[in-house]
Amino acid sequence: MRFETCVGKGKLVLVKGDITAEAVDAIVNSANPELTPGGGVSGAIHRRGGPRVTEEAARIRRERGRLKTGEAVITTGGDLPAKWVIHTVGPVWHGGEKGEPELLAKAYRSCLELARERGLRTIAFPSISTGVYGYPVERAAEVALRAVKAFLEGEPEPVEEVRFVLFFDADFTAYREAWNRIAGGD
Ligand code: AR6
Repeated sequence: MRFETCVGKGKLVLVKGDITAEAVDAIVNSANPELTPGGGVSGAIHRRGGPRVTEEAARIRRERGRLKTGEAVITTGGDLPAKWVIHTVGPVWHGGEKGEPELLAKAYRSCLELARERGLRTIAFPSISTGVYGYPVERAAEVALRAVKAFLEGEPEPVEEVRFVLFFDADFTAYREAWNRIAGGD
């Protein structure tokens, strides 16, 4: 399952897969505010990245305190094929009236801005907040893709490729359908 399209000066790719296998400049981790390994995609990234990722994340936590929702920090990729891991904290879903869409969009933007500041060319995202944090995937997909589209269209020199690596068929389908709605101008 794969879909690819040009957006602004960049490329948007949707694939089904395991983000820890992606050989991109940076993969994004859907982290907790403490930057500890946790479960889900975060547990997988720390496991495969090894102690260098976990130790650097712990050092950042000690130096700057807990991460606020929507913020992002960067560590080495350790043993991962990706060179870097960008850790961000998505919102917990509380029904949609607690600023969840804005916070989710902010998380994507923070990662993209960090990637651009560091001169990274390819970045891969998981579906932030749609696991343990409970954000309905259809809604999250739309917020995520709108945030990426705005970034790719609005930046004179954006990253070259933004990839979403979706773990389940249903997640891939949700992102693919959300993109159809967005690109169709709905
Ligand atoms: N590659 C790509 N996507 C994955 C992978 C993988 N290897 N593993 C899981 N997913 P979740 P959240 C998908 O729960 O909802 C952690 O414990 C998964 O199917 O990992 O943002 C943190 O420490 C789902 O679609 O993250 C936080 O406390 C998506 O990744 C909390 O969970 C996100 O699911 C963050 O919750």
